[in-house]
Amino acid sequence: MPAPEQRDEVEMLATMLLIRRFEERASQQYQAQKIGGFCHLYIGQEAVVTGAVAATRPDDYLITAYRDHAHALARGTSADACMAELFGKATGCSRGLGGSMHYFDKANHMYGGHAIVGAHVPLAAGMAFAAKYRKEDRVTLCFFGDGAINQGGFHEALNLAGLFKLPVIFICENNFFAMGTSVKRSTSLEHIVDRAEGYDMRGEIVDGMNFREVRDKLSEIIASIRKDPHPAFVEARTYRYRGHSMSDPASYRTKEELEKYRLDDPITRLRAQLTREGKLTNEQFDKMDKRAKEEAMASVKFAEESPEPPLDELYDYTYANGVEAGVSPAKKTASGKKA
Ligand SMILES: Cc1ncc(C[n+]2csc(CCOP(=O)(O)OP(=O)(O)O)c2C)c(N)n1
Repeated sequence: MPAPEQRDEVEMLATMLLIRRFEERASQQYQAQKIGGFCHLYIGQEAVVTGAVAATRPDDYLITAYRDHAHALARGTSADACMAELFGKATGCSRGLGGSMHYFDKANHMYGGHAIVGAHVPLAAGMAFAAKYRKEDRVTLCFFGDGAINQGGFHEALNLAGLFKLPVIFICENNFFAMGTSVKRSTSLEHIVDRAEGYDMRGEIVDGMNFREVRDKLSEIIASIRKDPHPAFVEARTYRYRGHSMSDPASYRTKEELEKYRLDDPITRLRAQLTREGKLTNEQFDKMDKRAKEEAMASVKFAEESPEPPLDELYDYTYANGVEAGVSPAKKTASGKKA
């Protein structure tokens, strides 16, 4: 029996399909030069965030690094708002001012989208501290890559989370590479999860290609945190099918390695599990996939037809009160001069 907080599996499979189809479209639009800046795809890793989100309540906090499209979509941000953000349009989830790496959706408690490796990990500790201080039973999910675990801020955050018993789950999306660097060449530990021990924190390894395994482990940890706040660390072993970003041909890994993970595809696996158990027919799956493709396609149209953000809003969201410290509140123009 699923725990009461767990979401419907067919619904979560539909979410994984939407993420996959959305990113395939984004990749195409990037190649057509409709999207500027960086664009990091999550294709292959879908079971990690959907499994985790399936175990949470909508009011739990979520924060992640720059590979963030899936995290917003899984949390309920619309494909329209996500695509418009990639296009730099005013209707985007960050008003077109953030782009691919800086998605943000306060209503769905998705607090970024952070481009500096590891920099958001201390923010997650702060969010969890706030929840505990306010005596809320929210849990903070903090996602990051294997490249983040050797950053100084990561260790400071884990230390404080351990010391203050903060309700936060640090989820390492271990796809074995930080850009082109294998984790074997960057990290002294054989198992990343062993980092948790140094901070008196429970640590678990999950198969990040398996939706159910991620969801069930997260559900168990979350139930324990809600009862009595404490941090936890989860290493989700996964794989990104595409390069680090759109400009990376990924020549540092073999075709055989990629193929091995493709055969273990998280969408195919959940589909097979549900079909075997009589919970999903091929027709239902095809319908869901068609819907996901249509939604992704419609989001491109929405983004194309959306307006650009007004130039005079360029500085409005850089500082909390709209202006730099020490500069008078008169509105700046796009050139940076005061109007
Ligand atoms: C502090 C810092 N150093 C370097 C970079 C450049 N950089 C961007 S992504 C990346 C790799 C990070 O890999 P990982 O954390 O494993 O995440 P993944 O891309 O695998 O999701 C690096 C080094 C950065 N953004 N921030």
